[in-house]
Amino acid sequence: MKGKVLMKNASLVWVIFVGLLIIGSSSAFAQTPTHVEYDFSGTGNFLVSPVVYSGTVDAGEPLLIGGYWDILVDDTGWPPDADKAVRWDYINTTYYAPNYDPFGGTWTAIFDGSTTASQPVWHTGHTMGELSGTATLQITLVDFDFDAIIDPDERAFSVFSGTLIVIKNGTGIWADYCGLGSFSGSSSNADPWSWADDDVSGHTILDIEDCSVPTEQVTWGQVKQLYQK
Ligand SMILES: [Ca+2]
Ligand SMILES: [Ca+2]
Repeated sequence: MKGKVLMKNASLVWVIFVGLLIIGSSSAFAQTPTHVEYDFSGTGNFLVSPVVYSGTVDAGEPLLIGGYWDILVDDTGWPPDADKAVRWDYINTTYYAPNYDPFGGTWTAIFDGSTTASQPVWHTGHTMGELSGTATLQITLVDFDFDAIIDPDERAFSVFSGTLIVIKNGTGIWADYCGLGSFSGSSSNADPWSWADDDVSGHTILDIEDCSVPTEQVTWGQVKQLYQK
């Protein structure tokens, strides 16, 4: 009789142990965060082809700290980067000058699928995997002397912002994830007279979800649905 009770207790302990194992492993699967924020810094230059801004993830989401980021703007059709003045003149004429706000004294250039040959693309990753997708980017310059001309010193500072679409194109723990995000920040340039690189820093917010579905077409449907919201 006593032996039977002990046996019963032993199997109960076993059931609890297995139960804890299952809870433990399912929480391991649930580790991928659905809200991701991070601070970034880096460099880039619109006067160099291809246009790539890239750098490091400095703070925020622990899974990404120490990792990398980049955003690429399609410069198909722009003048080559050999003559920086010619290239800047094209960028100014195409993106900034038509978008001058004389009341605020600012220019806002927009780089997206409609103003560039293809939509900007971006990547962010670290040892656990990479997130990536398409982006829009807008950059605002300030006309400090209100003369409606972008003087070289007015290229020494800008603010920027944009939207991010997370395509189910990631790797590692992010492989099945898609969603939406945004970023904003500022840039500084130590020597705009010599067309030096911009130093950029800012903050990114991503809201993602597990989009694991059987076919690629359904994934695109989900992304489009998110985009329409
Ligand atoms: Ca000016
Ligand atoms: Ca001036």
